[in-house]
Amino acid sequence: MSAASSRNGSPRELARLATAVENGAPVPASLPQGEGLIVGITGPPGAGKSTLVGALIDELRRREKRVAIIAVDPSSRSTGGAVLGDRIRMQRHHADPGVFIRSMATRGATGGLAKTSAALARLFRGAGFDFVILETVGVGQDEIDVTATADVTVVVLVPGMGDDVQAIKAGIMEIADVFAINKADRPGVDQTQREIEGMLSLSHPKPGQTAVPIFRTIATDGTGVPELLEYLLSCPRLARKAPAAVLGIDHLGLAVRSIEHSLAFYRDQLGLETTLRETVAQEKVHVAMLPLGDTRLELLEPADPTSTIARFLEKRGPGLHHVALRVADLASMANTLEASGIRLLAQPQKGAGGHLYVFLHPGDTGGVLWELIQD
Ligand SMILES: Nc1nc2c(ncn2[C@@H]2O[C@H](COP(=O)(O)OP(=O)(O)OP(=O)(O)O)[C@@H](O)[C@H]2O)c(=O)[nH]1
Ligand SMILES: [Mg+2]
Repeated sequence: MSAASSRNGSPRELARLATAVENGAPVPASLPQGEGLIVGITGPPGAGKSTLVGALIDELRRREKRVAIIAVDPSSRSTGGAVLGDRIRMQRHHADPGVFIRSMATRGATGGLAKTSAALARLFRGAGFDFVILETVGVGQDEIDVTATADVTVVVLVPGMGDDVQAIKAGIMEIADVFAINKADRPGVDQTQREIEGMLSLSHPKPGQTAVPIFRTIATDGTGVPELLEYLLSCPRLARKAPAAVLGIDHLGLAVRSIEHSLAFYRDQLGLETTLRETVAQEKVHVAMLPLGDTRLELLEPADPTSTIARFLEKRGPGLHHVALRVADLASMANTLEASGIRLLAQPQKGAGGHLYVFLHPGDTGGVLWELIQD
């Protein structure tokens, strides 16, 4: 799917993509990075996070900003009712194409909640949303992991928590960029503010962090929400370095007529050890692996005269056959390469060790047979 169609694509198409990403599909590599701000909202159960998110949506829509919400329910919380409840509470925005809501429970998230919610956030930002809100319940390791994706994280507390503030202190200090004391219509706001200030005065600020502001909000009627939003809009986006696509050389593949004979050089002269001997049926080849620093030599001896390696030996003689690169995301890289006209010799497939691999057509790469590998 093209970047253009996803930016302007239908909510239905976006929903379909989001489901694919939740099930482990990569975010389409063709999607731009986007300029949107990713905001984490976390805090103890019932603090009013969803209500606050609703109030932020109202405020954002008044400013004609598009907003996507990912409501994450990490735990073990048994009912699943909260996620549904969130959906109902936010329902007044349901017909609004500028608002996209996705609820995510642990079930259905493959490869870790944090990873999946991060991928979803990237998807929505790439799809052109100005604001992506990650709402997550609690203040435990799950929430810390989930909000690590966020450019800025709001921790929502309520008056009268007393010892609870102490109890969740450790988690909070790590992630809070902003505090919201919600339910500020209730007694005990000053006390809670003093407790938070007390905690902040004891903690070491994160490097480069400015003072952590404390806002007072009444999410149910919107009091304090425009001020909170102004602050969020002034926050810098995290530096977004593209993740390294190529991690290193995994191995050099050497075509040999006989592994036994070759070892006279590699083992006896160079002192390399063989850690693996196997026959790969699908490639009709005997393989020996010899670790070498961060990489490996892979000796390839034909197991059958019709194998690719046998034909290579016939045509070119023994020698360097291919170079394998370790990559972070084989599927999306293969997509990108194909989209730019580089042919794959086959679709990515699973090797014997459970890794994914694919070969690129040497005619499209300047004569080198490159293999891409992902563990
Ligand atoms: N008095 C008062 N009640 C509020 C305020 N904000 C939210 N509430 C109420 O607090 C209750 C919980 O609100 P939610 O928004 O569901 O809280 P939550 O933090 O999302 O809850 P979970 O997702 O279950 O953790 C609801 O009954 C809200 O109406 C507020 O500012 N003042
Ligand atoms: Mg909620």
